[in-house]
Amino acid sequence: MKVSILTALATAVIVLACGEKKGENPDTSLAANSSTPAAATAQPALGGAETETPAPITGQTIEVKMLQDAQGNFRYDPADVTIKSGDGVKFIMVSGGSHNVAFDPAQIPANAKAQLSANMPQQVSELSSPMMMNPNETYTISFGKMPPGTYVYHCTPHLSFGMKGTITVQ
Ligand SMILES: [Cu+2]
Repeated sequence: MKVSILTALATAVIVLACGEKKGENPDTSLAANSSTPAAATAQPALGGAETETPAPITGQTIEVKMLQDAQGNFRYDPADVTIKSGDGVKFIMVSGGSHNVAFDPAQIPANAKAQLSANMPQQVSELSSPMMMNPNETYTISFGKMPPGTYVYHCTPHLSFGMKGTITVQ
């Protein structure tokens, strides 16, 4: 009897030990699983080259009017502005719309594109603002965390009329 009890205990210990060992497998697979989400969270970080966090305006906000002047020209006023990184540009629809603000993705340097995109809300296509039709509609772009450079933009409906502007970040 004693022997069989001991055997039973020993068996129980072995089973427990096995159970623990088996328990380790789920643990390691859990560890593997938990490293997978870790890798998954690392990926957006790596993709950070493509997806940046919007950077708020920390400096001044410069206003640019979008209009059709007395001569019938469609233009941004002023067409060329110089700002500091951290400033913002607020585009105001005045007349002659629809107007928008569009950067040619091919002309925006790789090191600036993701941040610019993050700083442009409600894009209708890559680096293009929505259309503004009504007077006093506005669209504001933060140049927070934007690298120095001259960024050329245009109005999609009036590009052929030469409605273009530049924003130079110092
Ligand atoms: Cu326009």
